[in-house]
Amino acid sequence: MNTYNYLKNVISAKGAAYLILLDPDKLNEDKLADFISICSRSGVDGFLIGGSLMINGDMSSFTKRLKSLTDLPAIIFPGSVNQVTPTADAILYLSVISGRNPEHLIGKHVLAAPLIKKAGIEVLSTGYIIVDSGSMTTAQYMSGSFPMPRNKPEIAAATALAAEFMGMKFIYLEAGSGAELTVPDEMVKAVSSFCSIPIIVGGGIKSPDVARNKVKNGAGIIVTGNFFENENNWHLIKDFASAVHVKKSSLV
Ligand code: 1GP
Repeated sequence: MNTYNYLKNVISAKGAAYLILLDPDKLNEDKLADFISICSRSGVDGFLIGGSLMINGDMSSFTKRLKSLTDLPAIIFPGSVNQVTPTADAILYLSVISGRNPEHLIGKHVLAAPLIKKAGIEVLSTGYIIVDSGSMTTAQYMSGSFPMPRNKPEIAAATALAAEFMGMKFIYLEAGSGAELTVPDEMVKAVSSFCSIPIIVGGGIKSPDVARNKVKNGAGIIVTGNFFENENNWHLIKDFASAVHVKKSSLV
C-alpha cells in the first residue's frame, strides 16, 4: 500500500494519525534503535525525517538505518532540495502557501522534481501554512515569508481551500519547531470545516491533551518533534499516540 492510502486508512480507522519528526542532525544515532522500538510499540504511525539545516546528519544513511528498524513509513519533510533520498518511502512536496515567496511556491519544486523522479519515491503534495506562533521560528525565517496571523482563521481556511482546489493532498498547519504557541484550535477548526483533505498540525505540541484538542477540532495528522529529542520524555510517546487515536477501535 502506498503511503497516502496508508495514512488515509489510519485516519479513518483511528480517528487521526500520529507522526514523529526525526531530525538527523539532532537525534543521536546510537539511540535510534531504542527510540524507534519504543515508537513502534507505542502506536506511532510513521516518521517525518528532515530539518531546516543539515549540518552533521546524512539523510540517506539515516533513512536507510530507520527503514532497517521499522516498517512504518519514512516520509521526507524537506528543509532543502538536497534532502531528497531514494531510501525514504515518500516526500512531503511542500508549497509555502501562507507566503508569497516564489522560491517556495515553485522555484525549489522545479529543482527537486527530477531528483524525486530519479529517487522513485511517492510525492505527497502539501500546502504548508506557517502560522504566527509568538516569535520568529526557523520555518518562518528560512522560508523568507510572513507567517499567517494567528487570529485570522478565515484567511487560513480560504488559503487551505485554494490548495485543495489546486489538487494538493494535505494541508500542514505549522507553528514551527519548538514554537511557543501551537496553531490555534479555532484555526484548525476553520480549516477542517472548509476542506476535505487531511489537515496535518505541528509545532510546539508538548502534551497529549493539546494533541487531542487539535484532533477534536479536525486535525487528521499530528506531528511532534522537539519534545522527544529529550530522552526523559520517551515514556510519554504512548500517551501521545493514545490521545491522537480518538477512535477506540485502532485496528488498521
Ligand atoms: C515542526 O511541526 C513540526 O516542523 C514539529 O514541531 O518540533 O515543535 O514538535 P515540534
